[in-house]
Amino acid sequence: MLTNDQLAQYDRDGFVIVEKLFDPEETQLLLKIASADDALEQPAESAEKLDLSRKFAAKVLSLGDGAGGESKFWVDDDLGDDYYSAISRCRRIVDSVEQMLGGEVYHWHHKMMLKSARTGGAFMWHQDYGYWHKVGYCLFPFMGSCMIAVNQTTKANGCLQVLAGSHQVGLINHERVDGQATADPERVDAAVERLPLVHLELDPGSAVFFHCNLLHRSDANRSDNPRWALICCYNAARNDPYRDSHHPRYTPLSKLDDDQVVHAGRRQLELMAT
Ligand SMILES: O=C(O)CCC(=O)C(=O)O
Repeated sequence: MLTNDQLAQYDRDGFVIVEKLFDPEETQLLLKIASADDALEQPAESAEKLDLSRKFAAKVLSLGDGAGGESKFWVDDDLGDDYYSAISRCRRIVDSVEQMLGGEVYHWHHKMMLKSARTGGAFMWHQDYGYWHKVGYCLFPFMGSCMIAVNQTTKANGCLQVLAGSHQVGLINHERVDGQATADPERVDAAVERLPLVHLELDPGSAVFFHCNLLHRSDANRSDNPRWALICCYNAARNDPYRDSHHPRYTPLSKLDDDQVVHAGRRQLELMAT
């Protein structure tokens, strides 16, 4: 749950950082599981592993970044028995997002941003609602996200940058540039002139909750350290899309008690080791 101060900060800035949302063991599990999944994307030696690799590689997407770079991530619209789903369902996130959005929420999607050392591409200025309202047919901006740092995020490895207070400018027109939905540069420039730019440097396991209209971007990763982050996204139950899309319609989210998160991670790691 967010404190009143944290909620006030979220209302004012459109984002709030929560340090150490996940403890060291939970965070290590996330890193280990994500690293094992990433390895599956590489050509596998055994037929069994190849099958798994294909399944995992099928999920990994890559977008241009307008400057020759490649921004890689995977995204899942569904929840399963895996650790990422357990995190997406845990109360410390879902209850907080419900406070932010003022009512019941359900899972929209979750995604792992795989900004690799030296090669990870940039993300251009955008609002998530800038494309969710189109591809997901949600009428209201009653949507939000929680981004959890898997490894240390710094300016050097392309941490998230946000314009504090930009969630209040309302929906900006977005165009596709190199595959990415990007906000109208004239309006972005005006916002950059008027609002504080904040680099979200986070320790592993720390997180930022943010509003779907918050303008955000990130630089390419020129450092020797990867910058991976899990982003769990939610829609308010009262904002059920007015048309079908690949995103699930409102389905009640079965919340997971916080003390169960570590068990889900240990279970998955054991399964992956067998
Ligand atoms: O991972 C990043 O740097 C940016 C991610 C992002 O902007 C998004 O997924 O909407």
